[in-house]
Amino acid sequence: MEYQLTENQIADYERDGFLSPIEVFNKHEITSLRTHFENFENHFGGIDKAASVRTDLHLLQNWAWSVINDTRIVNPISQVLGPNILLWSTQWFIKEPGDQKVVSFHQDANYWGLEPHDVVTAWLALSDASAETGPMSFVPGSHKEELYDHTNTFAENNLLSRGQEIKRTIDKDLCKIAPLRAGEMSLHNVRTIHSSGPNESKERRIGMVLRYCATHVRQTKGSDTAVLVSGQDNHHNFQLLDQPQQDFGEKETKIHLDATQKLSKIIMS
Ligand SMILES: O=C(O)CCC(=O)C(=O)O
Repeated sequence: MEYQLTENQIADYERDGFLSPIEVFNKHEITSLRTHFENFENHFGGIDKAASVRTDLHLLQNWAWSVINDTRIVNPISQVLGPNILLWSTQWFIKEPGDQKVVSFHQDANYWGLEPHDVVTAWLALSDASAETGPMSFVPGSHKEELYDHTNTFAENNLLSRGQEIKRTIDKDLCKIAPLRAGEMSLHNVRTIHSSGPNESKERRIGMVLRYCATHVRQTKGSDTAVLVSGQDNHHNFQLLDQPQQDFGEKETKIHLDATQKLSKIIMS
């Protein structure tokens, strides 16, 4: 199989609960993806208006569908999750130049309703995510710890939906930041504690965040949708969705709305 992680990379991922950086797209490809994304933002009347529709963009636009199915992402994911893989959702973590927005320390597994925790995020950089831009920061090995309680801070400068913050003291000296160049990705386990700081640079920091799980994973918080990106789904735990036939088509828009409403209900519950 092409685009495989090495044994050492897999061992690092298993030990640390994250792996970074992994080269995915070349400069030309990632520039084209960023252009597609920024055209989408312009089409929807700018950054703020587009923010309300960008979740699960792969259900509305074929370029995003190609990203979630790209073997350079899916093959490494299947090396850590097994051959049968669903894409659960696509989200965006964007910090504008000088943006003081942060992401507090949290574990994703606490609020997504997905069980068991065979769930991995691919964080794909559509722009450079240098140390200055507030890249992802991970607590190595924390995926092997318990799931901690979290507080909902609803802090205004927090990019998380409820400003979730872990109730555990974090030794910042032990954290590993994961700067990425445009076209690279990191992988992280759904239990790994992570955060990110403000963007002190003059550039946008655009993270396209792809959440994958094994097909045996269940949604415990209600009905939910996914896309089969590798192998077979013999579990039928999610309503499987198809490739958009038409970008922003009427049918596609309805399917996208239904999927994102379900997702939002789950995440906010
Ligand atoms: O991009 C960020 O700063 C945070 C992303 C995040 O929390 C995640 O992908 O789970």
